[in-house]
Amino acid sequence: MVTALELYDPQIYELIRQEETRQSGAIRLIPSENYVSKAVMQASGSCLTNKYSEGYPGRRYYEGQQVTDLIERIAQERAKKLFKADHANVQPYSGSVANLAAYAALVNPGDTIMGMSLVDGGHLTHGWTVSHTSRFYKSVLYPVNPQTGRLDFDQIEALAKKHRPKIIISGATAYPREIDFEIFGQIAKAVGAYHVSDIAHVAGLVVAGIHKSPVPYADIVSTTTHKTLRGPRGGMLLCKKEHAENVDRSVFPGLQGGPHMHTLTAVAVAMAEANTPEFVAYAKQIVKNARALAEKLLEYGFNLVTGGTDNHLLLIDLRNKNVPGKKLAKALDRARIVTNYNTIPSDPAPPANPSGLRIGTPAITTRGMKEPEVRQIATLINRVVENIDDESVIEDVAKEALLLCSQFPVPDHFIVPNKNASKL
Ligand code: DSN
Repeated sequence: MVTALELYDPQIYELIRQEETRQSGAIRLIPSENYVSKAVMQASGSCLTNKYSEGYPGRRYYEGQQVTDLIERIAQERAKKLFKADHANVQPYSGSVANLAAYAALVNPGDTIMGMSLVDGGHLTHGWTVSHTSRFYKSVLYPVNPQTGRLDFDQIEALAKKHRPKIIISGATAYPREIDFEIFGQIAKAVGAYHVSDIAHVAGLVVAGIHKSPVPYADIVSTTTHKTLRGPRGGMLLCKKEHAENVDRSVFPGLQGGPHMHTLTAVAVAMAEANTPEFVAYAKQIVKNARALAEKLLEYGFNLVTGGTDNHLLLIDLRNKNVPGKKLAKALDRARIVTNYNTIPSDPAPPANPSGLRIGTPAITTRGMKEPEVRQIATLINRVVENIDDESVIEDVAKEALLLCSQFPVPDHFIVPNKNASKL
């Protein structure tokens, strides 16, 4: 069938087709990426993209909200139920905006916030130097323990007592272990700080009950809606009742204009999917796959930050392999294995050419790959590392990777249609 896009803009149509081919013909190991279901994709590409809905259900600044009000209410209710939260704001455009909205809901510009250092596994918006969050707020950064690669709560507490931040941020983007959100909550309480928890990476593991939820221990929980949660690219805030009004005002009109209703609609669909036993099984398999990948890489003599993983990602310290992260990531990409180069804690090399590689299992798990395939992937990675300058080996690995991809096609419908979705 010839589509409207193909007819009107063959150039862009062709590029989308190429990207589809790339995504299905590569082993995608970037831990923040995934494949959404056809249902999510359909909602995301729907007529909701045509609608402006500034405001909130029942109190908008534009008319014609008969349907959008219903959709946003469904999304709010699904989010509250899924995360067991008092209040949900489903409008943030992304995790970065959601984080800024959370800070602005709680404290004033110039106040001190304290988050995990980017080079140790935090996020730009946790107060990293080049992020505006470090201009709008005084920023204190906590590292991980350089020996263990793990969070050091004694040090975090000492820093909190010294700097008395108004907000302490828990959560990470390149930390392979479960985070104890309860301790973060206790430290924040002890110094009179708010606790904002950013679970963008592990939200899917949290809703599946694999990692402990920060919702009881945080004033505001921020998340993206893609990554392990497997929705469209968006953001969300969950909070206690007492912060609900401030959070809503902070998102709109504080930071954003009209919500992206097509994304919000697709987020609603993704949350229905996440509230199923199939999703729980999927999330468990993500972690099993990450552990199997870690074990096999350790057998090949790779050094893993913290020695392994509790979640969906691994951080490889490549120094003993004498291959820089960027060079390896590029060679792997040619071998149809897509990763990202990353700093390791206390990295002696600069972030633009760091000593680490970050890999994760959400996307390959969606394709149905399990432990045997994951071990095969570890072997392919090792072959590339050992033959980093030999393009013929890299070509052979690419062929094997493509074969593996063809055995695990991107599924059309990986969640059984949920007849009860409207009641969720
Ligand atoms: N950029 C995301 C990641 O890849 O982890 C975090 O926002």
